Amino acid sequence: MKQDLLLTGCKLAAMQQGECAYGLIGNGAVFLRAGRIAWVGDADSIPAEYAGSETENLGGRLVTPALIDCHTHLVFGGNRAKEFEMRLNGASYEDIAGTGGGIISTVKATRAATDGELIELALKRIDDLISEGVGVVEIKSGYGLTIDDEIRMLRVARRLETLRPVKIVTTWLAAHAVPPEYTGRADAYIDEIAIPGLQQAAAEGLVDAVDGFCENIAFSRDQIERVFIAAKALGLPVKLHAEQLSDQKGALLAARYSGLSADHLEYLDEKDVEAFAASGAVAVLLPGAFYMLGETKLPPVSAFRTNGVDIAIATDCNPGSSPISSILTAMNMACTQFAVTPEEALLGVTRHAAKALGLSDQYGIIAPGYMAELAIWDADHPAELSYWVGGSPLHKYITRRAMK
Ligand code: DI6
Ligand code: FE
Repeated sequence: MKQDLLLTGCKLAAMQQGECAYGLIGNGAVFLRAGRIAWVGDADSIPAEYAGSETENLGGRLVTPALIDCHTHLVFGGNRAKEFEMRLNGASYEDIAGTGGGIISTVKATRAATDGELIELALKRIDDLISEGVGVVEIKSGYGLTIDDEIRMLRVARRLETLRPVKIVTTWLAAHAVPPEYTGRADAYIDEIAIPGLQQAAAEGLVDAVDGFCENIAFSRDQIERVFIAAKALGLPVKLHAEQLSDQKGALLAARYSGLSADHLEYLDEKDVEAFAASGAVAVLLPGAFYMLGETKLPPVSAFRTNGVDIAIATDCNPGSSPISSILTAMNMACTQFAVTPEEALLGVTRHAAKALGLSDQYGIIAPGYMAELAIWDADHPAELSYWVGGSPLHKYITRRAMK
Protein backbone atom coordinates (compact mmCIF):
# COMPACT_ATOMS: atom_id res chain seq x y z
CA MET A 1 0.00 0.00 0.00
CA LYS A 2 1.08 3.56 -0.59
CA GLN A 3 2.44 5.33 2.47
CA ASP A 4 -0.36 7.91 2.63
CA LEU A 5 -3.88 7.71 1.24
CA LEU A 6 -6.92 9.89 1.87
CA LEU A 7 -10.28 8.26 1.17
CA THR A 8 -13.21 10.58 0.63
CA GLY A 9 -16.75 10.34 -0.70
CA CYS A 10 -17.70 7.42 1.49
CA LYS A 11 -20.40 6.35 3.88
CA LEU A 12 -18.57 4.91 6.86
CA ALA A 13 -19.76 2.13 9.10
CA ALA A 14 -16.92 2.51 11.59
CA MET A 15 -18.44 -0.07 14.00
CA GLN A 16 -17.38 2.02 16.97
CA GLN A 17 -19.55 2.44 19.99
CA GLY A 18 -21.85 5.37 19.38
CA GLU A 19 -25.51 6.10 19.05
CA CYS A 20 -25.87 3.04 16.87
CA ALA A 21 -23.42 0.20 16.62
CA TYR A 22 -22.80 0.90 12.94
CA GLY A 23 -21.20 4.20 13.94
CA LEU A 24 -22.41 5.62 10.61
CA ILE A 25 -20.80 8.74 9.18
CA GLY A 26 -22.77 9.81 6.09
CA ASN A 27 -20.13 11.91 4.38
CA GLY A 28 -17.00 10.33 5.77
CA ALA A 29 -13.28 10.39 5.12
CA VAL A 30 -10.43 8.17 6.29
CA PHE A 31 -6.73 8.96 6.22
CA LEU A 32 -4.38 5.97 6.02
CA ARG A 33 -0.70 6.29 6.85
CA ALA A 34 1.93 3.54 6.79
CA GLY A 35 -0.59 0.73 6.98
CA ARG A 36 -2.65 2.18 9.80
CA ILE A 37 -5.72 4.32 10.06
CA ALA A 38 -4.43 7.74 11.11
CA TRP A 39 -7.65 9.73 11.11
CA VAL A 40 -11.35 9.14 10.52
CA GLY A 41 -14.24 11.58 10.55
CA ASP A 42 -16.55 13.81 8.63
CA ALA A 43 -15.29 14.91 5.21
CA ASP A 44 -15.90 18.52 6.21
CA SER A 45 -13.36 18.35 9.00
CA ILE A 46 -10.35 16.74 7.33
CA PRO A 47 -7.25 18.17 9.09
CA ALA A 48 -5.29 20.52 6.85
CA GLU A 49 -2.14 18.41 7.15
CA TYR A 50 -3.87 15.50 5.34
CA ALA A 51 -5.88 17.49 2.83
CA GLY A 52 -3.12 17.65 0.21
CA SER A 53 -2.37 13.91 0.23
CA GLU A 54 -3.10 11.50 -2.58
CA THR A 55 -6.87 11.17 -2.53
CA GLU A 56 -9.29 8.53 -3.71
CA ASN A 57 -12.96 9.47 -3.98
CA LEU A 58 -15.10 6.40 -3.35
CA GLY A 59 -18.20 7.80 -5.06
CA GLY A 60 -20.49 7.57 -2.05
CA ARG A 61 -19.83 3.88 -1.43
CA LEU A 62 -20.15 2.15 1.91
CA VAL A 63 -16.91 1.47 3.81
CA THR A 64 -16.62 -1.04 6.66
CA PRO A 65 -13.66 -2.55 8.46
CA ALA A 66 -12.40 -5.62 6.58
CA LEU A 67 -14.55 -8.53 7.74
CA ILE A 68 -13.25 -11.21 10.09
CA ASP A 69 -14.11 -14.92 9.94
CA CYS A 70 -13.26 -15.90 13.52
CA HIS A 71 -14.03 -19.65 13.34
CA THR A 72 -13.05 -21.90 10.43
CA HIS A 73 -11.58 -25.33 9.78
CA LEU A 74 -10.72 -24.50 6.20
CA VAL A 75 -7.54 -26.55 5.84
CA PHE A 76 -8.69 -30.09 5.03
CA GLY A 77 -8.56 -32.78 2.35
CA GLY A 78 -11.50 -34.38 0.57
CA ASN A 79 -15.15 -33.59 1.12
CA ARG A 80 -18.18 -35.23 2.70
CA ALA A 81 -20.89 -34.85 0.08
CA LYS A 82 -21.71 -38.56 0.43
CA GLU A 83 -22.37 -38.12 4.14
CA PHE A 84 -24.59 -35.17 3.34
CA GLU A 85 -26.56 -37.54 1.15
CA MET A 86 -26.62 -40.17 3.94
CA ARG A 87 -28.01 -37.62 6.36
CA LEU A 88 -30.75 -36.75 3.93
CA ASN A 89 -31.53 -40.46 3.74
CA GLY A 90 -32.06 -40.57 7.48
CA ALA A 91 -28.67 -41.03 9.21
CA SER A 92 -27.78 -38.52 11.94
CA TYR A 93 -24.47 -36.62 12.27
CA GLU A 94 -23.76 -38.64 15.43
CA ASP A 95 -24.62 -41.99 13.68
CA ILE A 96 -22.13 -41.21 10.92
CA ALA A 97 -19.43 -40.16 13.39
CA GLY A 98 -20.01 -43.40 15.32
CA THR A 99 -19.23 -45.59 12.30
CA GLY A 100 -15.87 -44.07 11.39
CA GLY A 101 -17.28 -41.40 9.13
CA GLY A 102 -17.66 -37.78 10.10
CA ILE A 103 -14.57 -35.96 11.28
CA ILE A 104 -12.52 -39.17 11.00
CA SER A 105 -13.17 -39.51 7.27
CA THR A 106 -11.75 -35.99 6.82
CA VAL A 107 -8.80 -36.96 9.03
CA LYS A 108 -7.98 -39.79 6.62
CA ALA A 109 -8.20 -37.50 3.59
CA THR A 110 -6.16 -34.78 5.30
CA ARG A 111 -3.40 -37.13 6.40
CA ALA A 112 -3.21 -38.49 2.83
CA ALA A 113 -2.96 -35.05 1.21
CA THR A 114 0.37 -33.36 0.53
CA ASP A 115 1.07 -29.87 1.86
CA GLY A 116 0.74 -28.57 -1.69
CA GLU A 117 -2.68 -30.16 -2.08
CA LEU A 118 -3.90 -28.80 1.25
CA ILE A 119 -2.68 -25.32 0.32
CA GLU A 120 -4.33 -25.41 -3.09
CA LEU A 121 -7.67 -26.50 -1.62
CA ALA A 122 -7.51 -23.98 1.21
CA LEU A 123 -6.63 -21.11 -1.15
CA LYS A 124 -9.92 -21.57 -2.99
CA ARG A 125 -11.81 -21.13 0.28
CA ILE A 126 -9.65 -18.17 1.29
CA ASP A 127 -10.27 -16.56 -2.11
CA ASP A 128 -14.03 -16.97 -1.60
CA LEU A 129 -13.72 -15.15 1.71
CA ILE A 130 -11.50 -12.40 0.26
CA SER A 131 -14.07 -11.81 -2.48
CA GLU A 132 -16.46 -10.88 0.31
CA GLY A 133 -14.13 -8.43 2.02
CA VAL A 134 -12.63 -10.75 4.63
CA GLY A 135 -9.19 -9.67 5.85
CA VAL A 136 -8.68 -11.89 8.90
CA VAL A 137 -9.32 -15.64 9.00
CA GLU A 138 -8.98 -17.96 11.96
CA ILE A 139 -8.04 -21.54 11.02
CA LYS A 140 -8.05 -24.54 13.34
CA SER A 141 -6.12 -27.78 13.23
CA GLY A 142 -8.13 -30.87 14.14
CA TYR A 143 -8.04 -33.07 11.03
CA GLY A 144 -4.52 -34.41 11.61
CA LEU A 145 -4.83 -35.90 15.09
CA THR A 146 -1.19 -36.98 15.23
CA ILE A 147 1.37 -34.53 16.55
CA ASP A 148 3.01 -34.23 13.14
CA ASP A 149 -0.21 -33.88 11.17
CA GLU A 150 -1.69 -31.33 13.56
CA ILE A 151 1.47 -29.24 13.35
CA ARG A 152 1.48 -29.67 9.58
CA MET A 153 -2.06 -28.26 9.41
CA LEU A 154 -1.02 -25.16 11.32
CA ARG A 155 2.06 -24.70 9.16
CA VAL A 156 -0.10 -24.93 6.04
CA ALA A 157 -2.52 -22.43 7.57
CA ARG A 158 0.27 -19.95 8.33
CA ARG A 159 1.64 -20.40 4.83
CA LEU A 160 -1.62 -19.05 3.39
CA GLU A 161 -0.77 -15.66 4.86
CA THR A 162 2.26 -15.47 2.60
CA LEU A 163 0.17 -16.29 -0.47
CA ARG A 164 -2.80 -13.97 0.01
CA PRO A 165 -3.28 -10.53 1.60
CA VAL A 166 -5.02 -11.79 4.74
CA LYS A 167 -4.08 -12.19 8.36
CA ILE A 168 -4.30 -15.81 9.50
CA VAL A 169 -4.86 -16.70 13.15
CA THR A 170 -4.11 -20.32 14.04
CA THR A 171 -5.83 -22.43 16.68
CA TRP A 172 -4.74 -25.78 18.12
CA LEU A 173 -7.74 -28.14 18.00
CA ALA A 174 -6.19 -31.58 18.49
CA ALA A 175 -9.03 -32.32 20.96
CA HIS A 176 -11.48 -32.43 18.05
CA ALA A 177 -12.10 -36.19 17.71
CA VAL A 178 -10.54 -39.42 18.93
CA PRO A 179 -8.57 -40.92 16.01
CA PRO A 180 -9.03 -44.66 15.17
CA GLU A 181 -5.66 -45.60 16.71
CA TYR A 182 -6.95 -44.32 20.08
CA THR A 183 -10.48 -45.74 19.96
CA GLY A 184 -11.70 -46.20 23.53
CA ARG A 185 -8.61 -44.42 24.87
CA ALA A 186 -9.55 -40.77 24.73
CA ASP A 187 -7.62 -40.00 27.92
CA ALA A 188 -4.45 -41.45 26.46
CA TYR A 189 -5.00 -39.39 23.30
CA ILE A 190 -5.19 -36.21 25.38
CA ASP A 191 -2.03 -37.12 27.33
CA GLU A 192 0.03 -38.45 24.43
CA ILE A 193 -1.05 -36.28 21.49
CA ALA A 194 -3.21 -33.28 22.33
CA ILE A 195 -1.06 -31.90 25.18
CA PRO A 196 2.52 -32.75 24.07
CA GLY A 197 1.62 -31.74 20.51
CA LEU A 198 0.38 -28.40 21.79
CA GLN A 199 3.62 -27.85 23.66
CA GLN A 200 5.62 -28.65 20.53
CA ALA A 201 3.47 -26.49 18.26
CA ALA A 202 3.61 -23.60 20.73
CA ALA A 203 7.40 -23.90 20.91
CA GLU A 204 7.43 -23.46 17.12
CA GLY A 205 5.29 -20.35 17.51
CA LEU A 206 2.41 -21.86 15.56
CA VAL A 207 -0.40 -21.45 18.09
CA ASP A 208 -2.47 -18.33 18.71
CA ALA A 209 -5.20 -20.04 20.77
CA VAL A 210 -6.34 -23.47 21.95
CA ASP A 211 -9.76 -25.00 21.24
CA GLY A 212 -11.54 -28.29 21.89
CA PHE A 213 -14.77 -30.10 21.03
CA CYS A 214 -16.68 -30.79 24.24
CA GLU A 215 -19.40 -33.23 23.26
CA ASN A 216 -20.62 -36.80 23.77
CA ILE A 217 -19.07 -37.80 20.45
CA ALA A 218 -15.79 -36.04 21.24
CA PHE A 219 -14.24 -35.08 24.62
CA SER A 220 -15.55 -34.65 28.15
CA ARG A 221 -15.23 -31.51 30.19
CA ASP A 222 -12.50 -33.10 32.31
CA GLN A 223 -10.48 -34.03 29.25
CA ILE A 224 -10.87 -30.54 27.79
CA GLU A 225 -9.91 -29.00 31.12
CA ARG A 226 -6.57 -30.81 31.01
CA VAL A 227 -5.88 -29.28 27.62
CA PHE A 228 -6.89 -25.85 28.96
CA ILE A 229 -4.51 -26.20 31.89
CA ALA A 230 -1.69 -26.97 29.44
CA ALA A 231 -2.70 -23.96 27.33
CA LYS A 232 -2.69 -21.65 30.32
CA ALA A 233 0.75 -22.93 31.37
CA LEU A 234 1.96 -21.83 27.93
CA GLY A 235 0.25 -18.45 28.26
CA LEU A 236 -2.18 -19.22 25.43
CA PRO A 237 -5.83 -18.18 25.39
CA VAL A 238 -8.55 -20.82 25.10
CA LYS A 239 -11.93 -21.14 23.41
CA LEU A 240 -14.34 -24.04 23.02
CA HIS A 241 -16.82 -25.77 20.71
CA ALA A 242 -19.52 -25.89 23.34
CA GLU A 243 -23.17 -26.91 23.51
CA GLN A 244 -23.39 -27.68 19.79
CA LEU A 245 -25.32 -30.94 20.08
CA SER A 246 -26.07 -31.19 23.80
CA ASP A 247 -25.61 -29.27 27.04
CA GLN A 248 -22.22 -30.29 28.44
CA LYS A 249 -21.68 -27.06 30.42
CA GLY A 250 -18.69 -26.43 28.16
CA ALA A 251 -19.35 -22.69 27.87
CA LEU A 252 -19.02 -22.39 31.64
CA LEU A 253 -15.74 -24.29 31.51
CA ALA A 254 -14.44 -21.89 28.84
CA ALA A 255 -15.64 -18.98 30.99
CA ARG A 256 -13.79 -20.36 34.01
CA TYR A 257 -10.56 -20.38 32.00
CA SER A 258 -11.15 -16.79 30.80
CA GLY A 259 -11.90 -18.09 27.31
CA LEU A 260 -11.90 -15.71 24.38
CA SER A 261 -15.12 -17.33 23.19
CA ALA A 262 -17.46 -20.27 23.30
CA ASP A 263 -18.74 -21.32 19.90
CA HIS A 264 -22.02 -22.85 18.60
CA LEU A 265 -24.03 -22.68 21.88
CA GLU A 266 -27.41 -23.90 20.57
CA TYR A 267 -27.83 -26.09 23.68
CA LEU A 268 -26.56 -23.51 26.17
CA ASP A 269 -29.06 -23.30 29.04
CA GLU A 270 -30.46 -19.79 29.41
CA LYS A 271 -29.79 -20.07 33.12
CA ASP A 272 -26.06 -20.29 32.41
CA VAL A 273 -25.91 -17.16 30.28
CA GLU A 274 -25.47 -14.80 33.22
CA ALA A 275 -22.39 -16.64 34.49
CA PHE A 276 -21.05 -16.89 30.96
CA ALA A 277 -21.58 -13.15 30.48
CA ALA A 278 -19.59 -12.35 33.60
CA SER A 279 -16.46 -13.85 31.99
CA GLY A 280 -16.57 -11.41 29.08
CA ALA A 281 -16.19 -14.25 26.56
CA VAL A 282 -17.74 -13.78 23.11
CA ALA A 283 -20.60 -16.04 21.98
CA VAL A 284 -19.63 -17.15 18.47
CA LEU A 285 -22.70 -18.27 16.53
CA LEU A 286 -22.25 -20.64 13.59
CA PRO A 287 -25.49 -20.57 11.63
CA GLY A 288 -24.02 -22.57 8.74
CA ALA A 289 -23.69 -25.67 10.94
CA PHE A 290 -27.19 -25.14 12.34
CA TYR A 291 -28.50 -24.92 8.79
CA MET A 292 -26.58 -27.88 7.33
CA LEU A 293 -27.42 -30.19 10.23
CA GLY A 294 -31.09 -29.23 10.15
CA GLU A 295 -30.81 -28.23 13.80
CA THR A 296 -33.91 -26.82 15.44
CA LYS A 297 -32.69 -25.82 18.92
CA LEU A 298 -31.86 -22.12 18.80
CA PRO A 299 -29.00 -20.46 20.68
CA PRO A 300 -30.26 -18.16 23.48
CA VAL A 301 -29.79 -14.94 21.55
CA SER A 302 -32.15 -12.79 23.59
CA ALA A 303 -30.50 -13.92 26.82
CA PHE A 304 -27.16 -12.91 25.28
CA ARG A 305 -28.61 -9.47 24.59
CA THR A 306 -30.11 -9.04 28.04
CA ASN A 307 -26.87 -10.06 29.70
CA GLY A 308 -24.63 -7.98 27.43
CA VAL A 309 -22.80 -10.91 25.80
CA ASP A 310 -20.98 -9.88 22.63
CA ILE A 311 -22.10 -12.02 19.69
CA ALA A 312 -19.82 -12.94 16.78
CA ILE A 313 -20.79 -14.77 13.59
CA ALA A 314 -18.51 -17.08 11.60
CA THR A 315 -18.69 -19.56 8.74
CA ASP A 316 -17.30 -22.61 10.63
CA CYS A 317 -16.10 -23.54 7.12
CA ASN A 318 -15.56 -27.32 7.34
CA PRO A 319 -16.42 -30.33 5.20
CA GLY A 320 -18.88 -31.93 7.62
CA SER A 321 -21.26 -29.57 9.33
CA SER A 322 -20.67 -26.31 7.44
CA PRO A 323 -19.26 -26.51 3.90
CA ILE A 324 -19.66 -22.76 3.59
CA SER A 325 -16.97 -20.31 2.54
CA SER A 326 -19.22 -17.25 2.47
CA ILE A 327 -19.22 -14.89 5.45
CA LEU A 328 -22.08 -12.88 3.95
CA THR A 329 -24.21 -16.03 3.76
CA ALA A 330 -23.37 -16.76 7.39
CA MET A 331 -24.53 -13.23 8.28
CA ASN A 332 -27.76 -13.72 6.39
CA MET A 333 -28.34 -17.09 8.06
CA ALA A 334 -27.71 -15.59 11.50
CA CYS A 335 -30.42 -13.04 10.75
CA THR A 336 -32.97 -15.42 9.27
CA GLN A 337 -32.40 -18.39 11.59
CA PHE A 338 -31.32 -16.80 14.88
CA ALA A 339 -33.16 -13.46 14.59
CA VAL A 340 -29.87 -11.61 14.92
CA THR A 341 -30.30 -8.09 13.47
CA PRO A 342 -28.19 -7.00 10.46
CA GLU A 343 -26.45 -4.56 12.78
CA GLU A 344 -25.57 -7.37 15.19
CA ALA A 345 -24.48 -9.52 12.25
CA LEU A 346 -22.05 -6.86 11.01
CA LEU A 347 -20.74 -6.30 14.53
CA GLY A 348 -20.38 -10.07 14.69
CA VAL A 349 -17.97 -10.17 11.75
CA THR A 350 -16.06 -7.01 12.73
CA ARG A 351 -15.67 -5.69 16.27
CA HIS A 352 -16.91 -8.76 18.11
CA ALA A 353 -15.08 -11.19 15.82
CA ALA A 354 -11.87 -9.27 16.55
CA LYS A 355 -12.57 -9.66 20.27
CA ALA A 356 -13.11 -13.42 19.82
CA LEU A 357 -9.58 -13.57 18.38
CA GLY A 358 -7.98 -11.31 20.97
CA LEU A 359 -7.37 -8.68 18.28
CA SER A 360 -9.63 -5.91 19.60
CA ASP A 361 -6.83 -3.37 19.64
CA GLN A 362 -5.94 -3.77 15.96
CA TYR A 363 -8.89 -5.00 13.89
CA GLY A 364 -12.65 -4.74 13.64
CA ILE A 365 -13.33 -1.01 13.81
CA ILE A 366 -12.33 2.04 11.80
CA ALA A 367 -10.44 4.17 14.29
CA PRO A 368 -7.03 5.83 14.59
CA GLY A 369 -4.26 3.33 15.26
CA TYR A 370 -6.18 0.39 13.79
CA MET A 371 -4.97 -1.59 10.78
CA ALA A 372 -5.68 -0.07 7.39
CA GLU A 373 -7.85 -2.99 6.31
CA LEU A 374 -11.08 -1.77 4.76
CA ALA A 375 -13.85 -3.22 2.62
CA ILE A 376 -15.51 -0.89 0.09
CA TRP A 377 -19.01 -1.97 -0.93
CA ASP A 378 -21.42 -1.19 -3.72
CA ALA A 379 -24.11 -0.67 -1.13
CA ASP A 380 -26.03 2.23 0.35
CA HIS A 381 -26.63 0.82 3.80
CA PRO A 382 -24.81 -1.79 5.91
CA ALA A 383 -28.00 -3.88 6.26
CA GLU A 384 -27.47 -4.83 2.61
CA LEU A 385 -24.51 -6.99 3.62
CA SER A 386 -26.84 -9.33 5.52
CA TYR A 387 -29.67 -9.00 3.04
CA TRP A 388 -28.43 -10.26 -0.32
CA VAL A 389 -27.97 -14.01 -0.72
CA GLY A 390 -25.38 -15.00 -3.31
CA GLY A 391 -23.13 -12.57 -5.14
CA SER A 392 -20.80 -10.21 -3.38
CA PRO A 393 -21.41 -6.46 -3.31
CA LEU A 394 -17.71 -5.93 -2.60
CA HIS A 395 -16.36 -3.11 -4.78
CA LYS A 396 -12.81 -3.42 -3.61
CA TYR A 397 -10.67 -4.26 -0.71
CA ILE A 398 -8.02 -1.94 0.69
CA THR A 399 -5.25 -3.69 2.53
CA ARG A 400 -1.98 -2.62 4.04
CA ARG A 401 -0.64 -6.02 3.01
CA ALA A 402 0.88 -6.02 -0.42
CA MET A 403 0.76 -9.44 -2.09
CA LYS A 404 3.82 -11.25 -0.85
N1 DI6 B 1 -18.11 -28.91 15.34
C1 DI6 B 1 -18.32 -28.64 14.06
O1 DI6 B 1 -19.34 -28.16 13.62
C2 DI6 B 1 -17.13 -28.98 13.31
N2 DI6 B 1 -16.24 -29.40 14.33
C3 DI6 B 1 -16.86 -29.36 15.48
O2 DI6 B 1 -16.32 -29.65 16.52
C4 DI6 B 1 -17.46 -30.11 12.39
C5 DI6 B 1 -16.27 -30.78 11.88
C6 DI6 B 1 -16.61 -31.87 10.89
O3 DI6 B 1 -17.72 -32.44 10.89
O4 DI6 B 1 -15.70 -32.17 10.10
FE1 FE C 1 -16.10 -25.55 14.34
